[in-house]
Amino acid sequence: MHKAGFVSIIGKPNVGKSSLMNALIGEKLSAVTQKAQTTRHRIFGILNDENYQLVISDTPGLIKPAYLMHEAMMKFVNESITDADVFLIMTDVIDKFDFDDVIIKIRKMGIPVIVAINKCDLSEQDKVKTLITFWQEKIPEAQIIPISVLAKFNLDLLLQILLEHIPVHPPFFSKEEISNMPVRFFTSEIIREQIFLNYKDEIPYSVEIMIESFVETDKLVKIGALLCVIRDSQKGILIGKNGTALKRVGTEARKGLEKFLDKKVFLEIHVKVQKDWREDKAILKNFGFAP
Ligand SMILES: Nc1nc2c(ncn2[C@@H]2O[C@H](COP(=O)(O)OP(=O)(O)OP(=O)(O)O)[C@@H](O)[C@H]2O)c(=O)[nH]1
Ligand SMILES: [Mg+2]
Repeated sequence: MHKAGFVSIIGKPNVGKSSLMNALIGEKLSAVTQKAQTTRHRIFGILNDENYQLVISDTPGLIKPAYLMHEAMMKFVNESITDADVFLIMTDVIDKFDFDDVIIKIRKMGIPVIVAINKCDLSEQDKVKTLITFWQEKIPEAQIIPISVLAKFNLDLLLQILLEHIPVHPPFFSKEEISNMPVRFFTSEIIREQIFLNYKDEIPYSVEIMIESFVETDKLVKIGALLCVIRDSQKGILIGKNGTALKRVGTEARKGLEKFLDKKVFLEIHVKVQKDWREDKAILKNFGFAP
């Protein structure tokens, strides 16, 4: 009686969707940072067991689109809403959830809904109880579960609940696979995560990465990455005085890549100004968006 199915994690930016997927898979697949809008794509994390295959969709946080890129990001969210066997609405103890239209859409699908209230490690029990009541009133048919990804609280229970809701079905993917995304995608994400961690203000939101070359030999992976920014001034900030800022990014990204690829990595990074790439359909397509 093998079970297989899809769970979509939907929620506002920064509530811990990617952290949860990584924790359930047990691998660092999705980029995680303390900044909102870290995730820009729909990323499958595939949890394989002898008796089941749970395909978890990590999605971009719900936002009101300001650019074409945002619209493409919300398209990924909408796709995840149409093909789920079970929804995992994710919120946290700080979140002001203001996307009731999404709740209405999800409820109309008639598919089981679980609400995970994350970051319970940051809150008093009374506050968590109030939030459970709030969500139970908002979605009466949902199962509400307080969790903490960081403190590993209730994650086993959450997984059990998710598995209850997926159908008996043969696996959709080979049991060796843990994601649908190619190595090049994760390569660019590992570099992009460093951009989010090392720069502030608008810089992380103005950078996208193109993997221009990826050559693997027995001992080494040679990677050429192109960092696209929107303006000239951003190029200067990205590179930093005497190139120190970009060097730091390169060093940290290389360490992450070596861990992920389990090989020595030679990483070469270039920076290019690609005016208004967030609004350009053709460029966005190159970056894997489908606006
Ligand atoms: N205190 C606390 N922090 C957490 C917990 N789970 C995640 N975080 C932190 O919350 C921040 C955001 O986590 P992400 O997993 O990137 O959140 P996300 O929902 O994927 O965000 P977007 O990709 O921007 O939509 C990171 O700094 C995490 O370390 C938790 O249980 N407790
Ligand atoms: Mg994320």
